[in-house]
Amino acid sequence: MNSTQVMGSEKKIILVTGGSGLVGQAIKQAKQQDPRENETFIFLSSKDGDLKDPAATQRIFERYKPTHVIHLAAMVGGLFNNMKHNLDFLRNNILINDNVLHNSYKLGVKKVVSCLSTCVFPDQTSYPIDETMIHNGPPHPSNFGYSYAKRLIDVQNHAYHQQHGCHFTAVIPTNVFGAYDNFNLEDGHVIPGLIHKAYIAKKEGKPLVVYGSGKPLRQFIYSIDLAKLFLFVLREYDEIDPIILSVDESSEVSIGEVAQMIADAFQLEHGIVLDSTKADGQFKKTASNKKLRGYLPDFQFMPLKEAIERTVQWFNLNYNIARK
Ligand code: NAP
Ligand code: GFB
Repeated sequence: MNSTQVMGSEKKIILVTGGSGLVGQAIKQAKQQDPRENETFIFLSSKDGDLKDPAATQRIFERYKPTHVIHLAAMVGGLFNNMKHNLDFLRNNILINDNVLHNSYKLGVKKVVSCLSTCVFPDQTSYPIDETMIHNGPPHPSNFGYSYAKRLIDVQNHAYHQQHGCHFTAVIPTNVFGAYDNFNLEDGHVIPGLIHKAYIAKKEGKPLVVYGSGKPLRQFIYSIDLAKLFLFVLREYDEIDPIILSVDESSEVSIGEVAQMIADAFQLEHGIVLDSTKADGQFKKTASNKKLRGYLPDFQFMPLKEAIERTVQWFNLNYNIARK
């Protein structure tokens, strides 16, 4: 058995960095719905230690001695946060990723699954985007800091494999949403941002304000669906090359359409207005999930409308604890 294979029932201690965020909370739920006897999960937050700090990261790894790592921790944000802080997104994420991957190597971690994003792909490209295109040109200028830091993970994974035979891989999700998201009006992504704005519009009897033209196109994956796919990758995906985790191309929607779904979920009575003074960002980043469908041809994604209704319900019930 060579170093890249792991016996099926071997005891796994799975460290989830960034375990307190949107995707981490969803993995916590998904593993409860699909448990394995040989798996023990440890969900970290930044309270366990700042992963930008090499010494703090080493302490965490020495304390938990993981055999496997799901690496989610990152400085994450929507279009407007990225546009204002490209340098911070670049430096913070490079530091976090290097500390996690190097400690994983030093402690002989058997497998690391890191998380990129479809915004890392070149802005000028043919569509649909696939995994082979990741380094084919500059990303969109609105998020170059985050994108280059994330692309570097793929470079690091191949370098650790080539030089030390490490089994470090990565997934590439499209835009994610769900419970425990960041609903901050300035820094968050579009769906949590619009849900928070719709909540206020409902209270004040005002229209929902959508930034930009409403025309850009996006593929949105519900956090719980992504979490199930993360567990599949942890348990069964054996490549170093990354894999896109996305809904089908036919599920791509415009920002205007998703805003209407959110307005309907809140039964808003004063409609939607567009604020064209705000940026649209990247027009589209249509991704192919052909590689994923090769592994899981029958995977069922939750319909967007239903997933949005569940997220709106969660926000209404958890307004007090939600990140805002
Ligand atoms: P999130 O909700 O903002 O959660 C980020 C997590 O990282 C939190 O647990 C946070 O801990 C932790 N963290 C941040 N900085 C840290 C530091 N310096 N040291 C230790 N922990 C730190 O993010 P998310 O949306 O779940 O994203 C998870 C992963 O998916 C990220 O790698 C992101 O790039 C990727 N991704 C997200 C999307 C999306 O649309 N959200 C799309 C594609 C890919 P605290 O809770 O203590 O702050
Ligand atoms: O989700 P979002 O912030 O990120 O914005 P990106 C998506 C689109 O929604 C843009 C429009 O066209 C915005 O103009 N939009 C409309 C809004 N209303 C709002 C609102 O209230 N808030 C926000 N945030 N947008 C990010 C990357 O790009 O995608 C990140 O910058 C990350 O690095 C993330 O990769 C997944 O999809 O444009």
